[in-house]
Amino acid sequence: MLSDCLRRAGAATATVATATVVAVALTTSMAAAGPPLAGSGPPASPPGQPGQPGPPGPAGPPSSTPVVSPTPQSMERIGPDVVVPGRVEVVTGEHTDGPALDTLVDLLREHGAGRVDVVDEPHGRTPLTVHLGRAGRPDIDAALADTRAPDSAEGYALRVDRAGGRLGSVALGGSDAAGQYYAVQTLRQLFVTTDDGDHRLAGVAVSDHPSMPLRGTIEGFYGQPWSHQDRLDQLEFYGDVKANTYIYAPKDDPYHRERWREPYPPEKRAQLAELVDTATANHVRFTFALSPGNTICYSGADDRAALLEKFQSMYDIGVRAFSIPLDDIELQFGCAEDRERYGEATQATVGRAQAELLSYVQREFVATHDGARALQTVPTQYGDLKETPYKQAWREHLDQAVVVMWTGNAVVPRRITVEQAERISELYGREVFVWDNYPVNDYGNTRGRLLLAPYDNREPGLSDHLAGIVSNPMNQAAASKVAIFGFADFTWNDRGYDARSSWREAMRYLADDDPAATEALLVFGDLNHLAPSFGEPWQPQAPALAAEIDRFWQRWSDGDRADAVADLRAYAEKIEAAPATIRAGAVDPRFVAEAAPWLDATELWGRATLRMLDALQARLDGAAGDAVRLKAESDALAEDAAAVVVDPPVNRWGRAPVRIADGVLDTFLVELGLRVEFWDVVGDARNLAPAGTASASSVEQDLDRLAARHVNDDDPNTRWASGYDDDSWVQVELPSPSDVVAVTVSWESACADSYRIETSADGKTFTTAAEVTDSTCGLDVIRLDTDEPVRYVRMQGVQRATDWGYSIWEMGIYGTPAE
Ligand code: LOG
Repeated sequence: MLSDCLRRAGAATATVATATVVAVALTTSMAAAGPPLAGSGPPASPPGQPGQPGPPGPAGPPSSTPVVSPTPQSMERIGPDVVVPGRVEVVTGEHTDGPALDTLVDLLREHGAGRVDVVDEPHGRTPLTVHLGRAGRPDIDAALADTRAPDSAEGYALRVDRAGGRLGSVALGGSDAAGQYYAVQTLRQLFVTTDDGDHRLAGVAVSDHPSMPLRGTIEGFYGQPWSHQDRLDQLEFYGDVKANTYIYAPKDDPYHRERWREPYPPEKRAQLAELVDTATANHVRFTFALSPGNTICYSGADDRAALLEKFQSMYDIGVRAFSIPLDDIELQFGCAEDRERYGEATQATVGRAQAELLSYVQREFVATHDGARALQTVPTQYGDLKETPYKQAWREHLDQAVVVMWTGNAVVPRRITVEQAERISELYGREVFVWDNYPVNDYGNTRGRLLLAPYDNREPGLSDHLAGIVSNPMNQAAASKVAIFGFADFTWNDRGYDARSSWREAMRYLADDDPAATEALLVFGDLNHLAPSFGEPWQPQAPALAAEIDRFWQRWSDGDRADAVADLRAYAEKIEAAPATIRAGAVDPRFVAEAAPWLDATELWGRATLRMLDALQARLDGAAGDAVRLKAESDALAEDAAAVVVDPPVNRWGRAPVRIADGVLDTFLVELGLRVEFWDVVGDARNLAPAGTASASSVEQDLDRLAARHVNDDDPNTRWASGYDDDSWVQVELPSPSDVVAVTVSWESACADSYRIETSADGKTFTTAAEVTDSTCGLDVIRLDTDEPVRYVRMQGVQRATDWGYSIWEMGIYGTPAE
């Protein structure tokens, strides 16, 4: 498409101009500067306290202390590593958690303990004793020594000590069963394998507990629900990252929403039962959600009975947590009974009807069922901070036990702050539970995207004000693990969370600790870093690549050109090689399968970049003919890259071109290409648009954030949007008359089916320079040959592609000021 556009625009102007050769020296980088990629993991742990002298025997020298995720509340090095011998004794007790014990025994076996004796009393017959159970048991307390066992739910203490046995002892004490399980999950990350293949455990003491009670995901998106295998895989993953909640609420499961009254068919019910068992084995609460709001009669006896019956059938297969989401429905009444009881449908009356229904379920079902947890719900007003009659009705009529969800101050919020959390707690009269719409990719602005940026912009300290946070993930389950890993880390310890280091750990987890695959995933994640929202993106695209490109231009303009090319080539090689490394075997195969089209496109973009750098190098070496040929090869590769589509689609946006580093890499290649083409007259030419002044025929709803100035602010994350009519235009007045060789238009999803690029010397009389009828709806590159210097360049809309207006991230105008 890219070169199509070039060809077509070239043809459109062929008759216009005598060859005015214009130089383009694009010294302004179009790439947004972003924070550099986390180049290294979290800082090395503080040097441990001096090891306590242990009894004689082989001791490992202290290794560097492994990184544990989620970040523990407290972890310190207390001495040297402890060798894992061929035979280990595990001491258990009455309250030892079954899944914790099973996992522990497997881990010991995987790490060199050929024989594991599980005993009730410590015999000391083996060189290493591991104590597992509830904190407070005498042998555990003794082995924990001065390591404090937290008394909060799901907490634990862990100590790996050279003292206390021939080789040492390991104590794992939980405040409850989940705490024991989490102690074992921490221990899993403390194994160190030496170069000669010996297994050791890092000598550390950990005292830990979660900051938030509810942590995990809500499968709450539109589009293809996760498969049964996806869900089983997720539940195991949640156990690993200490997430305790999975809410089953896929919008497109008919038995969840439209046909909520009907029982699940037997095979589906059997699958749900298997999920419940797997969840339990991983200390995850399978939370069953029913979304009846489109058709329910809130006060009707039959519907209330139908709801309880459906919940009962889930209780019978082991479900102990329930939710009734009421999002994305109309505030209306569907039956005469409701109207009689509450009056005409208003925010206040429907709010009250909903609150009474929820209170009824809490009272009549949850409170009467052994082990059932507090009912959860999502209000119809879930994404703002305004006081309304609806919220007032909920405050007045909703049972205090019911847990209320909230998505932030928008459906997809840029950030969530402590102040907002305090406000929403007042509005709903309780601490809320956040349904965080990241990395969900079921809405228009996510079209063609995998969302692989880390979880970010949630304020430390939120744990003091929230019941918890869950992620609404992508239709692509395994790819969602990148973000979910961060959610698990943040909700476990919000004050200890660092988005960049957690991101690296997420990639390391997905890469099964393989260093090359971890690095490749970080490079790939950066190219898929844009986090959209219903308005502007809340995380930038490709910040690490953008920083590389900034460095490139800096060195280029300093005259350090060969080095600039060489350095960027090194990064382009990483891009090109990342897909093969990711596919080489270490990375989660589900991730590899889901990411297939994005990996394909990445490899092509990497090759296109390398070829463009070859072209530039050829030009530096004075080989003009080679340079032009190599540039054409690069254009062809970029065209192939831009043509990769997701097919078959699993997202609501259907078959769509995949987006990779858009707005960063594609625009950069255009800049380099123009430079290669117009090399001979390269002088002080550049993208002239940012120095100009933009104006427009209209701005969508007169919103300042969509004003014309955003079309040339050199920030690819802000945009201009027009009013909703075909004739709208936006233009940039250049600081002085200029010879223009190319215009780039970077479209948002509200793009044009057809438009014209017009130029003018006086802002009154405009000439058509190009007609575009095959827009990419991405980055259009339009070559112009203006025979006269121009002062104004305008995008004149002809026909919109959507019901919205026209929306453009950036318009670039490449050329040189006329003499
Ligand atoms: C839906 C959700 C959907 C998300 C993103 C909530 C509470 N409900 O605007 O199912 O995945 O947006 O499109 C939603 O967020 N409504």
